[in-house]
Amino acid sequence: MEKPIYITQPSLPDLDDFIPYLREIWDNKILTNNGPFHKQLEKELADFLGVPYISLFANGTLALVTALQALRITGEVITTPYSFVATTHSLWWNNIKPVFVDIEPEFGNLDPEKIEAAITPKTTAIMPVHVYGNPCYVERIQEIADIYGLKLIYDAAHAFGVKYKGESILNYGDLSILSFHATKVFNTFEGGAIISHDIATKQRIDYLKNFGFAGETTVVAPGINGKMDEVRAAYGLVSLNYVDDAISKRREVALQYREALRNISGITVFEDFENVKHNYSYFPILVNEELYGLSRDELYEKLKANNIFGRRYFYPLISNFSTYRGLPSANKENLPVANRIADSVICLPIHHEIDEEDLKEIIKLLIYK
Ligand code: T4K
Repeated sequence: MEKPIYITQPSLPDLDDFIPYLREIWDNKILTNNGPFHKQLEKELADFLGVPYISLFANGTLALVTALQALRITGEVITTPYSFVATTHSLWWNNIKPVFVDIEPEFGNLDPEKIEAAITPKTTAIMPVHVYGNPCYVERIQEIADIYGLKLIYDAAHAFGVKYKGESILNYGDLSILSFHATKVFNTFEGGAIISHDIATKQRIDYLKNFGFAGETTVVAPGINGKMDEVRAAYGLVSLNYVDDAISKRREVALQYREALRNISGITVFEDFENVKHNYSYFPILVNEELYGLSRDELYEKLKANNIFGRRYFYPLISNFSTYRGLPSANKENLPVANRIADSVICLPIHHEIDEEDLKEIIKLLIYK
């Protein structure tokens, strides 16, 4: 390919649509601290996503760190090693010990059947990830959380707009966090959010993201500066108009990939799940070297040599990074499924700008070895 094809491209709104918002910011001189566009985006996103309360953040990582603070999580938290490092880093920043539990092979999410064995008297919460926007086994995980009196925080960074049984996946658990990073289905350049279910919790989150201020002279906790500014909130308002279209274009790409790759020996594709409205934020495939004839890394390099930039999300596993590999739960024998998937996964480019020609080229490279 002459032009590079990246794993993703941000869906940018028409610049002319954005300029009037910038004028308004220039006129009213409110640049940040819960300004009018910030308030409006919180309201519009809550309506769009079908969730009760949303608190905007400067990025998804600060949202994760603050979610743990908001619920006063301490001790040990059960989590998945198969995610972006920010998931586990948010525990580290809160001085919480991550306890890795293996994933299930079907969707790549925390395996509910392995959670109970990892619970100790120090466990206070479970932090699963809806990886690639694939919903976790939410009912089963909630059941376990209830039995053991644990909090449940979902890292839903990939799950913007995903529905399960007709309802937003973000309504499960005590809190869910979103990322609005440039590489996400809905972006505000950088950005993130916490979804909460009652006004008191939203209030606490909003204090925490503003240094802990609850009024001009009262500080209720050692909060952080996690606020989203007005330019990005305004940009979010404009981009929201484009997100449905971007998701339906991604869906078309996913359907064509599946059609072409489903029957290639040694390639596994993930299908749509029953009862789920997907957002097609990623298109992972698994490569079985013996059957396919190329290793995952050989395929990755071959695509790269042709200007096609897939990504090995999520390799290496978080539990194999130096910061975490000393933990007892990081032992490879404890995480066989996650290690196997991390060693065989490659995410193919998927975004709204991929056209027929791009697809043909990528598929041709995958079919003819
Ligand atoms: N939890 C989970 C499960 C997450 O996946 C993430 C973030 C978080 C929490 C934390 O949320 P944030 O704090 O980030 O809001 C990217 C993103 O930086 C990261 O947000 C994301 N997950 C992760 C999965 O991917 P990289 O290092 O792989 O991205 P990068 O810069 O290599 O970009 C990939 C491709 O996207 C580029 O080759 C081209 C394209 N691109 C990228 C950027 C940044 C653009 O076209 N424009 C752009 O501005 O981490």
